[in-house]
Order: sequence, then structure tokens, then C-alpha cells
Amino acid sequence: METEFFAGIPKIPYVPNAGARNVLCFQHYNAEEVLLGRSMEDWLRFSVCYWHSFCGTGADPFGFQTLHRPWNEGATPMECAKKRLHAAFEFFTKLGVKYYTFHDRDMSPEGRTLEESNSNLDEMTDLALQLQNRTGVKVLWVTCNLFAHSRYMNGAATNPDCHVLAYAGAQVKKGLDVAKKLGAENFVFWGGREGFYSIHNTDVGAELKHMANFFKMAVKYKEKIGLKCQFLIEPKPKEPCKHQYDYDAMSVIGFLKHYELDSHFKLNIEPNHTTLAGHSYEHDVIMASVFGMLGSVDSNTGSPDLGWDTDQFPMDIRNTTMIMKTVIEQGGLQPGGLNFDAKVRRESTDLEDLFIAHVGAMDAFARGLRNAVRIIEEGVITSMVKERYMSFSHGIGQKVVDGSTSLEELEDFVKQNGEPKVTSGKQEKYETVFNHYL
Ligand code: XYL
Repeated sequence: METEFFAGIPKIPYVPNAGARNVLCFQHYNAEEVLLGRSMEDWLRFSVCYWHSFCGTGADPFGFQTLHRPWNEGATPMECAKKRLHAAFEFFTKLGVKYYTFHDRDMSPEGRTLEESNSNLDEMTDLALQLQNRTGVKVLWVTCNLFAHSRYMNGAATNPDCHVLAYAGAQVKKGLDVAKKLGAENFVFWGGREGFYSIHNTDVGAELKHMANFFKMAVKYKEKIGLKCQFLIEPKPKEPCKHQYDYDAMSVIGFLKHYELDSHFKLNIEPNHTTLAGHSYEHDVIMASVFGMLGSVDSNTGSPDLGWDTDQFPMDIRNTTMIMKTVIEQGGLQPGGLNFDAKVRRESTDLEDLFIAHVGAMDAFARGLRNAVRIIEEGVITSMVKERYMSFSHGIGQKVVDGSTSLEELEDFVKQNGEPKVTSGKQEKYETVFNHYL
């Protein structure tokens, strides 16, 4: 019989109105309930991340491990990796989440050579496939860890040494094979060290071109092996680098368009990264969505008062409502989802804290979804915004929209119509109406 890692924790039930003392049941997330023609499970497409929840130790730059997980105790790294995988699948099924995400090196330890790393990965993904088939849990996305090993200290695809870039290429080739084997629905590139600490030693133009060509090779290999997943780039402005090329949604969209890669990629937006870039929580989700580039969301939050990547569980209903409003307006996230790239605090040392954190965040998003549905169904904000832009629905405004007017015609319009009248932006009214739905 397999070890039970979370003994005493049953499958998390849906118990509406269970009260404030009950944190191990969903009070808002009812997976099968249909809202706007789709089940909550399909709108939300929750996913658990492997690295924080099963590899995280609680260590920080000032202190050692605080989280001692039973699945990380074993005679060899491969033995631990197998225990970790069983623990992870027990967690996914008890939580009732259908997706997970992982880096190649979270699931399987790096070997002394590329061949050994790949054979570890083969063994581990054989087991993962068995567990996926047994439980029905699927891979939302796979990614390659191209930032932790010391060989990548000066970057991977933007490394000044082509030998390192080649290593990264070999690793991504295997990562794509793994994605195919496990039926991953997406593949993420997060350029952890694709950037620079000092502009003095950096040829920015060369590095960007190398990175674009690296992505082109990945696209080509994906097509060659018939891998049907969505490629995603995850923006982040800094940390570990002082400056990262994938700074924010608009930087990545500009990069993709410049190198004609935009039809092959979408974005995986992590709100903690968005706030690190100096934007509001929902900013990059909205910007990516407006350009048809929002592929998936790494649902977490930072502490703006701290200002670094704290990867906390998203618990703020205002934020989840904003995100879900955008998700509904674009017709959903599929094949992407809401991945909890979040870790329990190093002081949250009980095993049950992992469940409490995920249940709390899933309920926060379920409430966000329910609120966003009401906002959209009632249409009050939508009609206020529509009214605000009404001047573009006819006459000269319509011509601006069509691109069929000119500066000369705009001048004639002003000569005939004089000064525009002062119109209130009504920010407080919008905020008040929005709060009505929380
Ligand atoms: C770290 C990033 C990564 C990516 C995957 O800040 O969020 O965890 O999500 O490499």
C-alpha cells in the first residue's frame, strides 16, 4: 500500500456557508456549477505548482529550511523524487484540482551529464504518466529550469557563451519531448537570467537576437515532433537579474512582434511580477488580453509594501474579480489556466497549511468569478464605459475608428464645432459601482 502523506485530510468538499471556522472546505468553489454557460472548473482551470508546494523548503537568504516535508526524506535524490510525485498526486486529488505545472528539474534531479539528467527524467515521467492516467490529473504546463544551475549564471538563451546556449537548447529539446509524452497543454519560457546586471559587459542587441533565434528553434522542434501545446512567455522585470528582457507584457509583445514570433506565443502573466514592474495587479492581464495574447495566469500576489517576489497565495477578492472579469470578457483561458505559482510562508509549517492556502485561494478566485459574472450580467459598468466612448460611434469619431479621416478633417471639425465640453471621468462612481459587487 502506498504511503499516505496527508493522513487525516479527506477530499476537500464543497460546503457553502460552513462558517469562518471551517477552512478545509470550499464555501464558494463548486466545481460543477455552471455560470455563463460553463462550469466553474472550466472557467478557473486551477493548477498546483510543483516547485513551491513540493520542493520548497522555506529557506530564504537569511535563514535555513523551516519546512520539513516527509516526501523529501529518502536515501537518494531519485527516491525522494518518486515520493514527492506520489505526495503531489495525493494532494492534487484530495484538493480536486485537475492540473499541475512543473520544471524539468523539480520533477527529476539533474544528473552529472545531460544523458543522465534525461534518463532520470524518462524514469520520473514514466511514473508521472501512470499517476496521470490513474487520477485524470493533467499537465497545464511544463517548463525548463534554465536559471538555477551555475552554468546559467550569465543567462541561458542570452548567455555570451554559445556553449551554454547550446546546453539550454538541449534541455528545452528534452523538455518539449516530455511535454508531448505527458500531454502538456502549454509550455512556458520564463527567462530567469535572460537580462543583465551590468550594461557595460552586455551586448543587448546580440543577446536579444540570440534569444529570438532560440525561440525559433523551439517552434521548429515543436512542429517537427507534432507537439500541440501553446507556447507561453512569462514576463518579469527583475530578480534575479537587475534588468530582465521580458520586463512586462508590453515588452514581451513588442519583442515577439519585432522578431515575428507573435503567432507562436502567448503570455503567462504572473501578477506578482506585474506589480514588481510598477504596475497595478491586473495591468498585464488586461494589456495581454487586449492584444489577444493572454494565455495563462500564474495566480499569486506580492506584498507591495515589501517590493520583491514573495509569491503569496492570492486572497484579495478585488484582485480576483478584476482578473476573472478580463478572463470572461476574452472567452476563457483555455488551454491556459490559473496556476498557483505561490508558496506558503516559511512560518506556515504545518502540512495542512498547504491545503488551507490552496483552498483559500481557490475560494478567492471562485468569489472573483461569481462577482465578475454579476458585473457582466448586470452590465452597469459596461454601459457606463460604452456611454463614455459614445462620440466614436458616429460622425467624425466613427471615421477615426475606421482610420478614414485626416488631420485636415479634424481641423475642419473643430472649426465647425468649437471647444469640446468638459466631461467628468467619474472615477469615484466607477469605484463605488465596482465595490457593490464584492
Ligand atoms: C519565478 C517564476 C517561475 C516561473 C517558471 O519568479 O515565477 O517560477 O513561473 O519558471
